[in-house]
Amino acid sequence: MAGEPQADCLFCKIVSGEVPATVVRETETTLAFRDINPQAPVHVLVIPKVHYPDAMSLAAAEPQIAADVLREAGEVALQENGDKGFRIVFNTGAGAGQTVFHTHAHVLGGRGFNWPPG
Ligand code: DGP
Repeated sequence: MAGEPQADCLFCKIVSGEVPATVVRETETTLAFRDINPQAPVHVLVIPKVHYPDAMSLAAAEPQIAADVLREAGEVALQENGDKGFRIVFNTGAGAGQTVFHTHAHVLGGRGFNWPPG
């Protein structure tokens, strides 16, 4: 069923505790943990606890939880990097570099960023 945990999903296993992660924030609907391969001094992933493969499918099915993910991304940035600015990235689809198909916001900070992005 839509939103239910998927047996083969790495991030569902992090939500259940089957796979360990360094959690920095948790709410009823979201979990934020450090990326295993950080691309910046601050690199935290914010995920919904429910399983949807990408941000668009989450927003269509559970708009309130999509908003929770965005709000938590901002809270993580504030907690980790103060008011110095941050970047939120949702890689969406394999062609854009998505490798884990459970919605996640990359929250990046602590260094400068190029525009356009690579
Ligand atoms: P993406 O390429 O946008 O799907 O990002 C997936 C991110 O997930 C990538 O930056 C690395 C991170 N990642 C992959 N496996 C693990 C893991 O087991 N633990 C943690 N904390 N992060 C992981």
